[in-house]
Amino acid sequence: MKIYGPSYSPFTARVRALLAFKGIAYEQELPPGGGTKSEDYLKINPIGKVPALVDGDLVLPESEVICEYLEDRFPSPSLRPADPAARAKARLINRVCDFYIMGPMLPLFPQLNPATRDQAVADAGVAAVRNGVALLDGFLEGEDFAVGGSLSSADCAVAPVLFFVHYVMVFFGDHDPLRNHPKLDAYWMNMSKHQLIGPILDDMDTTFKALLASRA
Ligand SMILES: N[C@@H](CCC(=O)N[C@@H](CS)C(=O)NCC(=O)O)C(=O)O
Repeated sequence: MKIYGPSYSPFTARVRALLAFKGIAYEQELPPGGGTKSEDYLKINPIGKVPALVDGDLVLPESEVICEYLEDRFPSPSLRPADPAARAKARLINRVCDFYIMGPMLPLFPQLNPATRDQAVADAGVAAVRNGVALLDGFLEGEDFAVGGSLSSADCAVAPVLFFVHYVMVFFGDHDPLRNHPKLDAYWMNMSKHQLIGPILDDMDTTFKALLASRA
């Protein structure tokens, strides 16, 4: 089994967390040919984004689809909550992360440099990310885990997204983006120290710092 994608990607991190939880061995590679839009990589994943999973003849893009596939293929141990309502809530939280936080966050990356920033785009993106964070805080069940009393697929999605919320909002002058959300802030602290999620976040930090240094 192989996963294409850098460790700093929150979507790759989501899949890596699930693979680690299930104890599935895998190789990890960066997209061949120089990036996500290279001819070589587009042959693997025509969407041109990371991650992509290769399992034998099956090639799957999209982190959430990959995680659902891996849950079906390796059902035990499971990151799906047993109760249908809790399971739906985990999916809802993942969707909030994808649509209402990462969605508006991605257009902020070209706006990181104040010298070249389009302030209107930046202001709209920052406001939308803040709104997504508030939504996430509302749906989060507790300070230890996103849903129920144990690690679930939602934690694999939320923790890497919160990593990027912290990293990106600093560029826009917000050094404490969870200050108005004590529950989410406590959850973030707990996830940072979690024995499985903590190392995934550490990998994100190391590889993202290396990326920024390579571009400085
Ligand atoms: N919905 C996709 C989003 C993947 C995504 O946006 N990945 C980013 C990296 S974090 C990417 O590949 N960006 C490169 C590009 O858009 O060219 C998923 O869940 O896998």
